[in-house]
Amino acid sequence: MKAVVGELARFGGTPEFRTPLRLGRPNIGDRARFFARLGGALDRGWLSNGGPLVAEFEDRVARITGARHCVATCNATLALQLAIRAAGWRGEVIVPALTFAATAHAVAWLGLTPVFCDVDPVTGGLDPGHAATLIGPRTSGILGVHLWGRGHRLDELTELAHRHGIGLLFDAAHAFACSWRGRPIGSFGAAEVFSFHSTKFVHAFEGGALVTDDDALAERARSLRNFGLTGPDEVAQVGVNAKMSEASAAMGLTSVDSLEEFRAHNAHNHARYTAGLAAAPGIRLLAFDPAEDNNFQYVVAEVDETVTGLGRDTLHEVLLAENVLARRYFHPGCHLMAPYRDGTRLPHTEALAARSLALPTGTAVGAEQIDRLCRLLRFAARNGRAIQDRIGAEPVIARAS
Ligand code: T4K
Repeated sequence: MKAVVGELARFGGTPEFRTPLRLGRPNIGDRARFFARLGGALDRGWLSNGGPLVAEFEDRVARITGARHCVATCNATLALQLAIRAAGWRGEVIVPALTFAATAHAVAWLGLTPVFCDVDPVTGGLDPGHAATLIGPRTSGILGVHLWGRGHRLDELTELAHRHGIGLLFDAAHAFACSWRGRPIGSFGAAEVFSFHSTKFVHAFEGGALVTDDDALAERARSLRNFGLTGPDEVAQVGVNAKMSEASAAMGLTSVDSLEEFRAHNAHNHARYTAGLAAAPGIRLLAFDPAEDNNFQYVVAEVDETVTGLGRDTLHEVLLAENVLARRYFHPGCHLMAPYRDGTRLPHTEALAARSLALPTGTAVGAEQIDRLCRLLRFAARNGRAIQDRIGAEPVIARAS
């Protein structure tokens, strides 16, 4: 417990956490079940390409998301590319800039142009009003993102796409087992894509999935995932290798088995953070609508410098010194990243990207750690001006080291 600012590790004190408190530690689930599944795959001698574990995983994901088809892949980035290709998009695609780079990369990697759209200043969801102004003759579709697992104005986006005769897909990397207005995420747009990366709530080491109700789109995506093959010696289109392995599916199934346990743990963590930060001036926690299914995969704090006297980046620096490996997701916004920077400015995206900080959660993080971290955050918020002044008074060379 820090009593004075000088005790912060940033200024030479002992770090609050001896071992790093990381965001993104994987949820492991039942090891015995995982090893049994893996053993089964080894015994069968069937490790990829149409194996039974992938088929079972696809079935489970389809049922959870309410979609008719699920096409499992080796990651979500490639699943996004399959979705875009299978939907036949060309030219320009409207995407939010407040997202992980993978959303924009999936578009650009296919030779299409991501056109960055601003977001709602409060929720961070794609702003349909701004999206409407970006639609032009080269626009194929809108690729929305359920940021942090929360759907946003999906009815308006659906109506907008319909009115302009363009496509609608969703990057649902954060939103597995979530809902919007009571409808499962996975049932919006022509297709949605989930990520099952190790850092995700449910994971398959690396993995992804495209879900859709469109039979033809699903069939194209399946063929694209497997080199464009439509039969043993028949290649119908230029494809890629985006298949999920049986080992990944073994992990994915084991992870899905524990989905409700992970969800409950995350919900407890989120509630604990909410209580612990209630008295932290200028630090607001992103909330989830209790009427929806949420996975609480991300705990995101927003730092209001005008109240704390402490900028998000300084708070981040303070936490890193204390061995809290928080992340500045999704700083600075894709439109300001080197491959995409063209002078476009998106005020709401930039404001949110500048004040958000993702904090550690998941089953590797428990109440005791959250309480200690919240105490630290309350201390930093209450002493924000003193911390900022002390850093400001340091010689520039000391600050850089
Ligand atoms: N769309 C959106 C909106 C996304 O957020 C993402 C990915 C995608 C699409 C693409 O999905 P995938 O193609 O990956 O399926 C991570 C993840 O790599 C990425 O999947 C995720 N979103 C993104 C938000 O975060 P990094 O580079 O920030 O994570 P990394 O590997 O540094 O890990 C974060 C923390 O987790 C570290 O403290 C280390 C810890 N960690 C990580 C791994 C992999 C572990 O403790 N164990 C582990 O096994 O990108």
